[in-house]
Amino acid sequence: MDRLTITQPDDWHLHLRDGDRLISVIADTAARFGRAVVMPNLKPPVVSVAMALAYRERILAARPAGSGFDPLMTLYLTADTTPAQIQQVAATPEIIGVKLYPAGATTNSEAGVTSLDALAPVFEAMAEHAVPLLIHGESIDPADDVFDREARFVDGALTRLRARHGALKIVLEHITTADAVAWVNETGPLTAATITAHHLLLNRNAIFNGGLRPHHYCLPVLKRERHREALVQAATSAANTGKFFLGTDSAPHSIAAKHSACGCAGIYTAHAAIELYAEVFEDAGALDRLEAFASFHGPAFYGLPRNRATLTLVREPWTVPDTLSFGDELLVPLRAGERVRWRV
Ligand code: OTD
Ligand code: ZN
Ligand code: ZN
Repeated sequence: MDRLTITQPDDWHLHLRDGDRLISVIADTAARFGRAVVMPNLKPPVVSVAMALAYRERILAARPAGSGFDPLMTLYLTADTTPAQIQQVAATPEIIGVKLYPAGATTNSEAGVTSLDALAPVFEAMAEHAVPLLIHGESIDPADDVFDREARFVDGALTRLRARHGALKIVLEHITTADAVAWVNETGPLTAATITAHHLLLNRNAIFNGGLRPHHYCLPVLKRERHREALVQAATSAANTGKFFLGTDSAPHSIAAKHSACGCAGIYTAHAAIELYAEVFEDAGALDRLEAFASFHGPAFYGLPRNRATLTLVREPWTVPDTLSFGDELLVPLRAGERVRWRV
């Protein structure tokens, strides 16, 4: 197959940043996806409905001329979030869910949550109003090995949360382990997960290939090959009837922020997102299942219609630029200077 037309896909987990940086990156996403779930980890974080709607207006204004790209906004959960705010979110169709960051787990998560127990009334309100909870699923105990933090979180806090709030819709974001795949499969129809292209394509050797590779550093960090294989299986197999769907977690940082004694976490994939997923599905012999993963399962879980437009991929290798502009700086995209097999 050299040509594949699918229903236009959506990106169910994306970092768009703000200001000049937003203007630099949004065209890559808008050229591929009808909608994207926009993460609220700005500085300062998007903690209120008013902030989310104002951010949405800035995103709409930054779209390329004529683009119908529709940003689906999220609210950043903090210890101060109230059940009344959840009611407001439920009454605001532009906001699709609430994002839980364990405090300190990832980029700009310092304002996140340290005690899930204290937020029980908020989770009850979310269940009552059918507001999904999107979770960065890693433990934050500094004694936990960085490669084990997702499994720790799944086994501990997440299992307790699921047990306590059975009616809550949960999306476990950017899963990276066989443990997370198994948990999502075992926990009923109100639990789903997004999977990134980079966690499907790379294992942790990519961080250390011939030297330290900052552009392969993200959170959750890349894992062992057996975990990558479990993710590919979850995404591409016929058993994926809806629990696993596309979320790039494209997370741009400037070269200066990456090439540093303490480099930022994040991999930029928006420039070739659906093309990279197509490689994964092709290698798994499952190109015919790309559409369900990219375009059907996400809207079904969130209760939204599928996109009406289509997108066509052609097998026509191209070379990714070494750098892309990022505000008044540059970023290094995934596969910089290397080939991508498919083109939109
Ligand atoms: N992971 N980088 C970022 C966020 C994600 O955990 C995430 O969702 C970021 O830069 O915002 C990253 O590595
Ligand atoms: Zn995250
Ligand atoms: Zn993210």
